Amino acid sequence: MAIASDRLESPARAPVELARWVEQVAARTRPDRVHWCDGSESEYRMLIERMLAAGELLRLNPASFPGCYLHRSHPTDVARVEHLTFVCTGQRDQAGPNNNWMAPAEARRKMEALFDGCMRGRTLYVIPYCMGPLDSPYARCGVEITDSAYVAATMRLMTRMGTAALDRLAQDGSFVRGLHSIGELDPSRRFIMHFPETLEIQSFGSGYGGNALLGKKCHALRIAGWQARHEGWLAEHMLIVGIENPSGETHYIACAFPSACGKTNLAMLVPPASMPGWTIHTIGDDIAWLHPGPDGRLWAINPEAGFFGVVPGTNAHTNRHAFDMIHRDTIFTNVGLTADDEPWWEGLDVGQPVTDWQGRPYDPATGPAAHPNSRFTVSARQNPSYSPMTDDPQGVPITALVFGGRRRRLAPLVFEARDWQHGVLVGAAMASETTAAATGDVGVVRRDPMAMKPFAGYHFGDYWQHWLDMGERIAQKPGIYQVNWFRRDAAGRFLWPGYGENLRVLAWIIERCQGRAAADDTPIGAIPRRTALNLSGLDLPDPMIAELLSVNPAEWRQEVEEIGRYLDEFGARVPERLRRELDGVRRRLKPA
Ligand code: GTP
Ligand code: SPV
Ligand code: MN
Repeated sequence: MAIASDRLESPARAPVELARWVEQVAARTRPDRVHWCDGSESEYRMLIERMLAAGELLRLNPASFPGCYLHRSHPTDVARVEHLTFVCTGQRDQAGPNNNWMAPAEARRKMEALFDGCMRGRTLYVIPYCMGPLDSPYARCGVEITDSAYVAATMRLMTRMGTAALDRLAQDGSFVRGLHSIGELDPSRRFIMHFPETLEIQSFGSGYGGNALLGKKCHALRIAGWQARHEGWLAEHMLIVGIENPSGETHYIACAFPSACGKTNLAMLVPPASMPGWTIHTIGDDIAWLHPGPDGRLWAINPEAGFFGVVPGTNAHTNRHAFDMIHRDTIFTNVGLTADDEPWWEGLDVGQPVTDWQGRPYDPATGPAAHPNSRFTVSARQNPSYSPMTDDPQGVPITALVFGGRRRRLAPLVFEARDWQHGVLVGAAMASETTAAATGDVGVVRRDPMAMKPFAGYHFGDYWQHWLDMGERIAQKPGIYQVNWFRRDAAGRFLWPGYGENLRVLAWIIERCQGRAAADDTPIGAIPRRTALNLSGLDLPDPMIAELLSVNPAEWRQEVEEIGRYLDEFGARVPERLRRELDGVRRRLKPA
């Protein structure tokens, strides 16, 4: 029996091909009922009630965390699974060595078998969504079909979802088709397949984050990246933030850091007390779609409408805005619980956990209370530094692009690329220590070009060529920078205080783009002159500052050789100009 609140009929405004696709999927997956999401508040409440009744959500303390819930995912389903994520293109070469590849026909056969009858006893939710402002020429629509109420509720927080998206989609004509089932949450029956040529995604066996919220990495990075290459724009793993200086000028920058390397924190940075008059305006925290504008500048929109952010480490001192934002109307996934039903995580400097993320009595001997990849899901509008420019259909103009990794040694706090072409090499050569955002080892340095290793839906060689081509189409190119907040001393302590203090580096970057800040050349790029970097009120000892800004030629010579070998893995598709740029760095590093 269908619950009264299920909308079973396809809405009149749904395009025929969408209604037909839903029928075909339902015929294969055999759900008990079909629910077309309208994105309303009452529908969200219905989804929440349904999950509370099924034990899929726990209500958190309604006095201190109103509208907040805890979801515990399956213990084997807590992060993205890169080894089970495939790009299925007609030719293997199109996917490149940076992706797992499967022939489309084989992938379809495999997935059909998994999807056969998988929704028996379940509700099939049809989720029309729009990535980007509904009235933006740069926005793109998709429909996710899922049997997870958690996915449906989360998509309402993360995207512009429901009737308005359906209307936009009907106007556009084309949309990305995402089919998702949690299946049995069995890791041996789990695949995330992408068919960029036909704008399709099929995901089975996971209910977690980037595996299941198909608008995010699957659509907005892998599929959109493919479209962007053919249409002349960029879909990147970047935050977008506006930085207003004390004279009231705002500059927007977009920064690519790998997963769990500080995008959310930088996007809603709280200026330090010693930098009065500076204001932060958040546009996005994870994905940027970048377009060359008619004025010759590069413009950015955030395709998302919410944050799926790392919880551990968030507190009133590291990130006051994130901390305040997640005290209401937030879904927590895989955090611990206190005796008062408040969420608890490592790095929260108050309270005590009694239950861990798996619902077991907390015992420090069996691991952390919150999973290291535990997340909050919240509407972007709850961020105290939310910028109304987020809804501007044209987006915001970009002054600088910043690449950043998590590296305990080698990479200095910040350096500037010589020009766009060198900047593309700086991005392509990025490396970072792995984090808990994906399954596998943590803390291992790996190459992560442009922070897109898990998300570039095609051959990296072609991707770098596309970046170079884009440079030709942007008359007023943004400056390109690399930063590293994670350099450590011999004892393993972070050298740089990070978080709000990162504004000091961003201020230098912006002043530099205006031709105002001083820098010194090094073989890898320009480093801030000490006097040009505002360090007042920081109390960093001189030798520490020197180390943060140091470039060790011997270590960098070794790095350049490693970068060269890495580029070789991509063979003949690596642009010659990129190799020549690397030769330039190699030459500059030669002992005199
Ligand atoms: P994804 O959502 O996975 O793409 O990650 P993200 O890049 O948005 O990472 P996020 O900002 O959530 O940060 C991940 C972790 O890094 C958290 O535990 C933060 O507390 C920590 N972190 C963020 N910024 C800094 C910083 O400047 N310094 C240090 N030491 N840690 C930081
Ligand atoms: C990331 O891993 O980069 C994330 C989280 O932003 S997920 O949505 O799971 O991809
Ligand atoms: Mn991310």
